[in-house]
Amino acid sequence: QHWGPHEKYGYNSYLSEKISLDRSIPDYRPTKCKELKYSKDLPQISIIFIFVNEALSVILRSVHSAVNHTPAHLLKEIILVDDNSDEEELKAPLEEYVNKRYPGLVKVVRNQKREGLIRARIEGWKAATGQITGFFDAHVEFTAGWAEPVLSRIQENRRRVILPSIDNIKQDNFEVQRYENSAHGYSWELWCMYISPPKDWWDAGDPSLPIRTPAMIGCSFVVHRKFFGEIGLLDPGMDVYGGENIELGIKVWLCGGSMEVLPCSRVAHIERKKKPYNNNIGFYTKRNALRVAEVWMDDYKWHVYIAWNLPLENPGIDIGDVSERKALRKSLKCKNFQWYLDHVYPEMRRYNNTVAYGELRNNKAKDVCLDQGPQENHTAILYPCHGWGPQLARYTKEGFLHLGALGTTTLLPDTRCLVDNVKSRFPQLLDCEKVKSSLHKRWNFIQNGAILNKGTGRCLEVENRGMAGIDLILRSCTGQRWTIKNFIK
Ligand SMILES: [Mn+2]
Repeated sequence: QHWGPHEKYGYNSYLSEKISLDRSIPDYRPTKCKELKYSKDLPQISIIFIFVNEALSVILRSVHSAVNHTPAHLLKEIILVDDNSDEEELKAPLEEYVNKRYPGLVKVVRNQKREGLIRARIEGWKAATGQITGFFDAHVEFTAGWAEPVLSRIQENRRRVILPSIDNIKQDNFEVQRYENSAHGYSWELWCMYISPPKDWWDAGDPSLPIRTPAMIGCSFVVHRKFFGEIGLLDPGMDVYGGENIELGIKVWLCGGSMEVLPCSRVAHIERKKKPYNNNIGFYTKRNALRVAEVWMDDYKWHVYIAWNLPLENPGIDIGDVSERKALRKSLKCKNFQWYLDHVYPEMRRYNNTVAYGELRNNKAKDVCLDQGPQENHTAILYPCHGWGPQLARYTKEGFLHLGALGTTTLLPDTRCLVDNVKSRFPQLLDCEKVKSSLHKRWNFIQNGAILNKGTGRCLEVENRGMAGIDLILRSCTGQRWTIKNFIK
C-alpha cells in the first residue's frame, strides 16, 4: 500500500506543521467539573511520552500541551522515550528543541533497539522521579484542569489507576471530537473497546463521577510510581503491541487496586489510520493475549483460545516464559478471575457451555468451510476456508451451533446460531434467544458424524452443483460427515 507524504504516520502531518504547538482545544468537561476544588498540596507527576517514527510537530504539540495545561508546580518532568525511531528529525533536532525551549524539564530516553510500546513505557518509568507517573502516546493534547482531579484521586488512594477521558483528534483535519463518557472493555481476543459505563454510574446521575472500568485502551493512564512497581508494571515479556492494557486492568483489580475513568480529566488523542510498530500487530496481540490468559484467567482462559480459534494444547505460538508473572500473582495474593468477571466486568459474555469450536468442514467438500455469509442474509453458507471470525463455529452442551466471532458484552448482540425453520432448504442464522422452538435450534453432532436437526431430523449437507457451485442445504441425511477443528475435553 502506498502512503502519501503526509499520511506516513497515519495522520495528516503536513497539516500538523501548520497548526500552533500552543493551540487550545475545546473544554468538553461536564459542567460540574469546573466548580470542583482541589487541595493545594497535590503530588507531582512525571509525564512519559513514548514514540516510534512519529511526526516531530505532533510530538512537540504533545509536550507543549502538557506544559501549558499542567500547573508548573505539579509537573515534575517530561520524559520522552524514543523506541529506536528511524527518522533523523527525532534525533538531535528533537533534543535540541526541547532543551532550548524547556531547559531542565525534559529528559530523552533512547532505546538502542525496537522494544515495542510495552517495554518502552517501562523504560520511561525507570527514568521517572515524580511520585506519580502518567503514560501517554506522543500524539495527544491536554485540556485545562486535566491533572488536578487525577492527582487528587491517587492522593486519596495510591492503589487507583486513573484514566483521563479520551476525546478524538481527527487524523485528517485535527479537529477535536468529544467522545461519550465510557468505560474501557475488551473482547475475548483482548481487543479493547469503549463500553457504556456501569449501571450504578448512570443511576447516580452525576456525569462528573469516576467511571469504574475493567481495563484500559492504554493511550493515556496515570498511576502512583511506586505502586506501579509493586504490582509488576506492565508485562515485560509482551512484545510490540496489545494485551498489556488488559493485563494491567485485570491485575490491578485482582491484586487490591482499582481502575477508573475520570470525566473531569480530558485528554484528546489522534486515532491513527495505521500504526507504525509492525505490519503484523494481530500476531503480537494474539501472542500477548495468550500470556494474559495463561497467567490471569484460570478456568476462563480457553475463551481466549476459542476467540483466536487456537487449540488449547499446542497452539503453535511461543508465548515465552510466564513463570515470573505467575509468581508475581502468587506473591501479591491476588483474587481469581471469576471474582473479576462477577464484580468488575459482569457485562462480559461467558461461553462455559462450549464443547467444540473452530472451522467446520464437510467430507464431500474439503476446501470450503461453514461460514456466516453476508450478515443481512441470515443464512449460513459455504466459503473457502480461512478460519477467521465468520467461520468460527461453536457447538454447545445444549446442542446449539453458533457461527461467527465470539460475542463480547451483553450490551451487544451475541453470536447467531444455526436454525432449521422447517420451510426453507437453507439453514438460517438467527439470534438463538429469539427462536422459540427449542428443537429447531438444537443439533446432534459428534466429530466426523452428521449434523442432524433435533426438530426436523434433516441433516446439514453440501450439494455440489458442478459449474453452478456448491450449496449448503438441509435435507434427508445421506451420510455426509463433518469435522470441527478443536475440542474441549
Ligand atoms: Mn495512540
